[in-house]
Amino acid sequence: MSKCRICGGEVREFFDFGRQPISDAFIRPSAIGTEHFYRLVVGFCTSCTMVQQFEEVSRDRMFPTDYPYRSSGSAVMREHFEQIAERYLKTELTGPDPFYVEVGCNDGIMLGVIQAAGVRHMGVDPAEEATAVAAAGGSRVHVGFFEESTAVGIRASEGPAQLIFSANTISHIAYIDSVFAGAGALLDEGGIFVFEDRYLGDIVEHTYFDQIYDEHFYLFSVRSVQAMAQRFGFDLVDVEHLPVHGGAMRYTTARAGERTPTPAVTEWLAKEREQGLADEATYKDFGARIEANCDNLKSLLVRLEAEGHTVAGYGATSKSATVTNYCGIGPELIPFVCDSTAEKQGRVTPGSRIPIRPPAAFSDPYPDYAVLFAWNHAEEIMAKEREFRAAGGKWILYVPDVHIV
Ligand code: DWN
Ligand code: SAH
Ligand code: ZN
Repeated sequence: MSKCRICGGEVREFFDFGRQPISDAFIRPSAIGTEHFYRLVVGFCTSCTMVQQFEEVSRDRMFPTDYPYRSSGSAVMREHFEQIAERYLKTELTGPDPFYVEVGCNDGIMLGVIQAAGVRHMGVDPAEEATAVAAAGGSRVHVGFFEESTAVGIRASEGPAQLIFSANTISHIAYIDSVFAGAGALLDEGGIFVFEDRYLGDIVEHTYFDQIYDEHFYLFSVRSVQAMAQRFGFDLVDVEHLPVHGGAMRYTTARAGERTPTPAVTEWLAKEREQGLADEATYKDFGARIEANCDNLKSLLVRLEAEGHTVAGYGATSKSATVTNYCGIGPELIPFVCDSTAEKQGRVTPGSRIPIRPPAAFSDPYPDYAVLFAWNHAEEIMAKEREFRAAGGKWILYVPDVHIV
């Protein structure tokens, strides 16, 4: 049992992934053996229903200045952020001198659209090398962690913000009380704090178990976000389900009483009751499916190796750390994984130590099978690598279950 970070209630364990590494710590081969490990146990709060981890990994370990993830690595995500930026430019950033703040701006694929429209803005992210790309594109960034003190400083120097936006970041922040206190200090009257993160309903329904890793301290649902917002003086006023990253939810919050919740909030609360997202039995069933997927993936790879087939991985994702380390999959079963991120190439995956090679290695020569660790980009990747299947290659996916396409 653990105490809920949001409401202090009882958090009941539903899965233990054991000893896990820092998921984005893609190290040089010479650094093998220096990795940091922690115990990845996840549970749900019996009071506010927030799904959360039992152990908080230090933010400095997870998000160092050379944090390797780059948002711009996916054309689909670039398009996704351009669309939402255009919407806010027409709806929320329309006043005489609007000010936009983005938490977790990374390499600035969203920030750059706001900047190009001539709107005052500030990106906040501790990943200095990623933010340097945003700054090189002309965006203003603050290198550091968004929390109450940061927000107070930005308000003092820049004035109030009409929109604070964050994608795939707020669920990464265990000290979320300080984030909401910061939003309260920084937002203009009537302003909104919007964040989108992978959605618990999709993770449970489609067994996206690898979305559980160190950075994803929380797995949000509409009900748990509504409870969290209210606890911190905000209202959840709109929710929007998104197709990206296997299924995500965009949560719009405003200071309590400043905006009227849309019907979408009550509709999704009803859907979650239907799905049983607050029931222990749902998580027991989820855990059983995780075990089955991992057993089936491991035995498939062992069989393919024994039969002399060649296998490669595709996409050195953070989420692959959970899969490879929990299933005990290393270079003996997947000799290499290819990835388009220059900062990851030449390194090895955390804990499982699978060498990472550039995309060109994938077709030199094609393997018989490829495990798609970046399954959330399947459409984009399978289109890019259509020659692979034309040459007789087969993709192995492990969500929603282990299957070959
Ligand atoms: O939540 C998070 C998301 C936004 O990004 C963070 N906690 C960390 C990170 O998670 P991830 O690494 O699982 O994200 P992706 O977007 O699934 O990673 C895709 C990986 O695959 C990247 O390393 C880039 C690579 N890739 C590739 O090699 N060829 C991606 C595409 C689209 C490709 O065509
Ligand atoms: N928003 C981008 C990047 C998500 S990866 C996208 O959706 O693709 C998560 C990002 O959050 C990383 O760049 C990490 O450095 C950043 N981050 C983590 N904690 C943060 C905090 N407290 N404040 C600002 N950024 C943070
Ligand atoms: Zn709680």
